[in-house]
Amino acid sequence: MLIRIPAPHEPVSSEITPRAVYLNRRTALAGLGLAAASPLALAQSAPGGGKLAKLPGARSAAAGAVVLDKPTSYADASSYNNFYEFGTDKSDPAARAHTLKTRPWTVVIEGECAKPGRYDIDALLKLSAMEERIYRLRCVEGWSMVIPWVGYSLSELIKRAEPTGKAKFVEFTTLADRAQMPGLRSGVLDWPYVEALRMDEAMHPLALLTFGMYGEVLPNQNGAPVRIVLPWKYGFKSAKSIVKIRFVEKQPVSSWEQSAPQEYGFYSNVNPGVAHPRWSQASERRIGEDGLFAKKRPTLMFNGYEAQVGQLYAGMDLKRNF
Ligand SMILES: Nc1nc2c(c(=O)[nH]1)N[C@H]1C(S)=C(S)[C@@H](COP(=O)(O)O)O[C@H]1N2
Ligand SMILES: [Mo]
Repeated sequence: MLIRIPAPHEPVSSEITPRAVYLNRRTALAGLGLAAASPLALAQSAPGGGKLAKLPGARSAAAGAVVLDKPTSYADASSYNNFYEFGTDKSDPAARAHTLKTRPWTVVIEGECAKPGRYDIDALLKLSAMEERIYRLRCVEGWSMVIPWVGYSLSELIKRAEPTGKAKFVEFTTLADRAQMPGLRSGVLDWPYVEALRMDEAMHPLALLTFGMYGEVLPNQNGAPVRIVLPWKYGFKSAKSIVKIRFVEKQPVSSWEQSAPQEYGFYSNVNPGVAHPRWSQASERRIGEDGLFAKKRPTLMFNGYEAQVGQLYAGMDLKRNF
């Protein structure tokens, strides 16, 4: 398959602020005596639930870090979840994840690196400055959301571990504790939940080590106390409640690949041109827009992040490497 790889600086259409909107903002800002530093500075913030600890982040300046789509409501983002460790219904994680204990929490760094170690979650929180990123999240099942995450680039942590020349992949392991996670009694997946990235994917500035959303710490059902978020990949690559990060030479087998290799590949980049064997991936339903007359949205190549991540896959056959 031929895909068009734009130059890295070329913005995707969804990120171009219409000129009229931009000019209106400038006028409004001028009236307030404020500088119009960036049209993104005014991108909509969305309120959290108000019950969890605040975790603010400065609006990220990374290319593609803030989409202008209207954020999904906090109520939807925290009640319609996939977190199979708590059950397979969308409502299970919100109903059952209160049993997850997020303190004390340790993240182990190991494998091919000069500085392996263990980070207490509260030390990990302070490792780098918190940023707010408004990302689209596209689930392989055909729905999507827009979520203001809070965290910092995964690359900040990886750099500190000093991976060796043998480190070609990074593997993420999620907590698997039967006492806290009732879903582990089911055999839907081989526990623990494992995901992995190629090193250059993990080092991409958009790969976010995530601690919060909507200006607050993550609700348990969204992967507290720490998860990754990879906006250009199907949602299942964004492993929740991570306890181990391991640098390895050989390409790991992720839990979903293991369970159904013909359906879930290692890369799992959002790709409207490659159907899942059982359904099309050409369009999606945006959660919160599901009224009777709501139109489905076309799914974008790399979930709309092609300008930022396309180069990572230049020359690869994305039908074979799905
Ligand atoms: N540990 C773990 N991480 C997981 C999952 C899971 O079942 N277990 N589900 C994935 C899937 S399929 C999606 S779509 C996203 C959903 O994240 P959200 O509930 O925060 O929107 O989490 C991903 N991370
Ligand atoms: Mo998903």
